[in-house]
Amino acid sequence: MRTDTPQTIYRSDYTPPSYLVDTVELGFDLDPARTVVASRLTMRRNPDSAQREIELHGEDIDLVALRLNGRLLEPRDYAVNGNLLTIPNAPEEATLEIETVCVPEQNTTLSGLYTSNGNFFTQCEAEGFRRITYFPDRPDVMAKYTVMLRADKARYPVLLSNGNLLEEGDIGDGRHYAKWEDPFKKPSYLFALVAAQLVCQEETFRLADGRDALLQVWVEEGNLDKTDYAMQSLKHSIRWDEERYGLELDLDRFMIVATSDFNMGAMENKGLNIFNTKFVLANPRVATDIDFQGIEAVVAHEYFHNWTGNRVTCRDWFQLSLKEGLTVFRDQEFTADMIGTDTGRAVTRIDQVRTLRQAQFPEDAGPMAHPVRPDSFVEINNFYTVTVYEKGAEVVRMYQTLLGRDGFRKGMDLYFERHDEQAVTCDDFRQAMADAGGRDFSQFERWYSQAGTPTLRFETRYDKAAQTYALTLFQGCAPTPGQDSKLPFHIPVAVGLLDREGRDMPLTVDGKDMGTTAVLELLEAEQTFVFSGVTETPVPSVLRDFSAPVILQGGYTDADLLHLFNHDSDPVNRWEAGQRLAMGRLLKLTGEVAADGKLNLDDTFIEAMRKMLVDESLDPAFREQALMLPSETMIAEQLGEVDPMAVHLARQFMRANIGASLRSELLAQYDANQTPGPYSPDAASAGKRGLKNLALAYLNAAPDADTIALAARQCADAGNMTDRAAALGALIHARAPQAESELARFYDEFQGEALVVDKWFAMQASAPTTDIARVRELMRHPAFNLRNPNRARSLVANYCMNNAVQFHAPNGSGYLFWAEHVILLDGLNPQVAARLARAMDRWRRYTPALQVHMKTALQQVAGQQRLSNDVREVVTKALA
Ligand code: 0A1
Ligand code: ZN
Repeated sequence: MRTDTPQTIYRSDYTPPSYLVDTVELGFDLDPARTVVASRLTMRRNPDSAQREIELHGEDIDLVALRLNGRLLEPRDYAVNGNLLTIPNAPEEATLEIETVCVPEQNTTLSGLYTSNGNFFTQCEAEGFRRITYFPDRPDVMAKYTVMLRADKARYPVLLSNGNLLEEGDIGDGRHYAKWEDPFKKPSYLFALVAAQLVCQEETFRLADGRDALLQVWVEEGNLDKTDYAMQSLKHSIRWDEERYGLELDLDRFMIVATSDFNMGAMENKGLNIFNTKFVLANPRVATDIDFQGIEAVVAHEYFHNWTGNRVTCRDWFQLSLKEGLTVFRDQEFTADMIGTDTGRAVTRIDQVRTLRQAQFPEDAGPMAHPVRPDSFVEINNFYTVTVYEKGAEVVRMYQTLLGRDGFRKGMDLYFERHDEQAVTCDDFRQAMADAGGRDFSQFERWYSQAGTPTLRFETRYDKAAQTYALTLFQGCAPTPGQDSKLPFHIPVAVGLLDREGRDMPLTVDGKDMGTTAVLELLEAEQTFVFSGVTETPVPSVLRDFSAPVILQGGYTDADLLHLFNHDSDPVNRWEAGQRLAMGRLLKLTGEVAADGKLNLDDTFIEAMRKMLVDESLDPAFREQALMLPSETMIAEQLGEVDPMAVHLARQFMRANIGASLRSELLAQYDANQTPGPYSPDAASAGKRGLKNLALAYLNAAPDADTIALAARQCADAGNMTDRAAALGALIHARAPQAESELARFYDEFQGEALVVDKWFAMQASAPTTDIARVRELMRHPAFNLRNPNRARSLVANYCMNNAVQFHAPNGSGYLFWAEHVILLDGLNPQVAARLARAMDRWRRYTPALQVHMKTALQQVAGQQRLSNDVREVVTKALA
């Protein structure tokens, strides 16, 4: 926590480290109240640096002793400036011995070494290692680590660190030790230790090269009935990376450890991944289909980091997307391959597009907008964003779209061939792709350097006599903070043409046969592509499979959209056409709410939805996607001035209208998509449950005694959490009389399951029936705890970010609540506070009356004397 003006760090200021570290020996005497850390570093001057002093970072730790080549240094031998310790005039080769002390039980930031339920965990990314010991804590310093852990044996029977276990044993006084060695060089942010009372599920797994690896999933006692899915996901991930990328596990053992106190989803520490319990623990009783999906994706994500992130890491934190964008892309492809079917792939793609629109496009259009490779930051923790992760994954996906799967694989091979065990940049990755594919990707660089979502527009001209169809594409990009004007991007635009019957037409461009989907490369602000041999006026299907992270504007009539919605062979664009049909109407309805409150929805739209709902040739999972409306956030993004209540009422009107108009079809689908027998989280079953529960939700958007009885019966009979939570949600949203008692029953039944209690808070926090008084009452519930990030997010963040009508109450009470909790949380855990702070990002888009209150709340936070860099950066940028 600092009170002076925070410093901005610039990418252009990068300089290589003055010293390199070859080996690190760490000794820990673990004690929650006073842990002593002894470190021995062998260092040598970096030939690539002109600097001669040794630079070490340290934060919130006490320096006990510092020795250089055996000599004890006096305070006058070094300088301490903030978090930087500098030793001038150091020799060419230096062995540093450092002794420090830290207090894990008082570390509420969950960065560095901390305790959770009395167990020790670490979190070092991005800059947490400096909270454990003094070190050149930057990712381009890679070293080999040996770690000695000592702790009380009864209290901490399990002692884990990175790599392989060398030895373990007793040391008297009831204490024991374990010595670990990581055979690979790594940056400090990948260091981890765990000292705890835990149990594990373990298995030996035969790797592709015939070696056996020991796989372990460590959890608290009592949770071993929830580790199967994580273990299975780990095995699938290992197999997939072998098969798809020829990448093998490079260690003899691989460990996953779950902790209930964690700021993010999980962390890819070498050989010792530490996870938020949310992404490990699952069984049908406590976890939903979405939870199972999340576990599979996050286990895969962290495992894939072993190559994309760990073996090849980032030179500096501006390059974060080098590992994150690439690893998200890899986990997305894994998820798609695990489902295996074409529609399954499409449904996962649709989910990705939804996330982008829901979270990344708003970020790219708001005060925190930044390029995939940022140029500056105040606090790096604020840059673990949807832009770096999800847009970064889209950028990686575009290489694959441009090069093909095989071409992309060649690029990956070359990347590893060139950069194994190095710390590199996004440019190095781009160069590997360009060289492997024999392509010029210089303009593609703008995807890394320019913030903002590009817009894409098209015009068409059919020449019947010449049988040509000219498609003109236009691109643009609005200014973002610090970037007033943008240059054209290199955009792969996948296009198909549908004939009158809805069939794909064969495509010929410049005499080249392009199959039925052509990937056009848009390089200019405006460019025309001419298809020849076009025998009738087609309907263009533009941006198939969402081939680039852009906003495709206008260009379609309702008739075109209906044609695409009924026929497009590209399922993503088929879905997209439905979303556009819905969005057009949602915007109109929002206007009508504001005008005279008289709302009208046309039959054409309802009929299109009806047809989709009952089309048994389509997977339930796809129909669910096609029937789901754009969220309130997405609608708000389309408006010049947002009145959240008007948006909510318009969308509710449409939902109620669908529920009432399609009642009999919804009931039929509800019955047809039951999944009797034991629960299985597979995609087909989850798809059925998804459609069934969407039907239940629509029916209860126009509730009556029968629809409520249906939800109540499901709530009573549900054999799994997916159905139970969906039914309870339907009761709450229908304002059913049973909602309260069912909530109480839910709590009684699951109060011993922390992750389910999170759901219980979250459900209430995001319900439009939950007002500020109710939230404050929930904050006083004995199970509420602001210190636990999952719990804080379940109630506070959900209220501020997923309950628009209540949060934006006209009297500003939601904003005051926000300010109060950003400030409270900041004193405990700045990372969690800063995420909450971002709830106000888009404040300038609301009605003037709301803006006044929002600004006051922002100023209240900004006016605090003591504020972390994390929160300070977010609120300063919001107010700028
Ligand atoms: N690298 C992790 C994300 C992560 C980042 C920071 C953390 O602590 C501040 C923890 C995890 C991932 O991509 O999964
Ligand atoms: Zn990651």
